Amino acid sequence: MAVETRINLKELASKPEKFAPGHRLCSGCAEGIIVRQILSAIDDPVVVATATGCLEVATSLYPSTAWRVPWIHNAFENAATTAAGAEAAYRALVRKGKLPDRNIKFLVFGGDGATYDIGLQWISGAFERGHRIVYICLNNEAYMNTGIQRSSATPTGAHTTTSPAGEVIPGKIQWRKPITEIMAAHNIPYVAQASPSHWRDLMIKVRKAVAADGPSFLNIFADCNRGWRHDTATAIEISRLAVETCYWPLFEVENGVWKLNYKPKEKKPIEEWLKLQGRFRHLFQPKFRHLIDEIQARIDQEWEKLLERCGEK
Ligand SMILES: Cc1ncc(C[n+]2csc(CCOP(=O)(O)OP(=O)(O)O)c2C)c(N)n1
Repeated sequence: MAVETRINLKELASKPEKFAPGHRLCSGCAEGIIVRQILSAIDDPVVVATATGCLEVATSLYPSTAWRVPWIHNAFENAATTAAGAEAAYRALVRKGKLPDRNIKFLVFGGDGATYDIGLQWISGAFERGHRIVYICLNNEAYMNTGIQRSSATPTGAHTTTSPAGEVIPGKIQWRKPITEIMAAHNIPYVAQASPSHWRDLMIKVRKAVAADGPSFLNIFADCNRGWRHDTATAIEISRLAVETCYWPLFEVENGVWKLNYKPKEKKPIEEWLKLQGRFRHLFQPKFRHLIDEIQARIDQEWEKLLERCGEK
């Protein structure tokens, strides 16, 4: 896949913004940063579909909108299907000569609730049919818009309103669902994991995703200071630490080939990432400390498996 990987910050800064300021995302929310990174990485015209979630409700409050691109509102579950329908209609009209082919790209944004849980079968269906859409999961690891309920992306040990840490449970019990692997198992042309802290890597992945001849999937780490209980100024620092601890490895699967995009020089202990977030505060009590070791062991195991898959071992 030949894509332009050269990214010049000066050029980027002079491009018109496709995502307007004045939206109602929380201060310090990573989602606004990520959406700007994504939209500025793409030069072709785009159509965006969003699933219900923080991004949608904070950017489309009638009568205003933050979207300076064509945008389609969706229910929680069917954003992938809507984009797939729009893409199919567009291709048919181009084929019949009723529309010029402007190389329009169809993007979907969904939270982890929309992606990992409620929308999964719809995304799977769109991928299986081969629609040329880019599905982007803004993964803030819980159902944040409705008040911090656990999702299947929530990490083990995290306190949420539906996995409250207390006498009965030490935060969420289950391990997060391996959605990036599940999407890669669809054998679509492009699947990747990215983080806004590594913006160049993220933007190149976006370019590869839109250039793919078929469906593509991006799982993007989306820090949420409200739900993760930390200062509003540290989204990027925490995202970088997620990569440096190998909690959030940066990798891609291009036409079935797994590739690691970043290997930390020194793998940091997960404790460093956990201790910055109030959602894990209880884990540092003596009675739950063993959980930190268990989380570390699982991260190590998954990292080793990924290294093998990517031919790094
Ligand atoms: C079928 C359905 N179930 C529940 C809801 C209520 N609801 C709206 S947004 C939301 C949470 C969204 O979570 P997520 O997709 O992770 O996005 P976030 O808000 O965290 O960005 C829920 C449960 C809904 N709109 N539709």
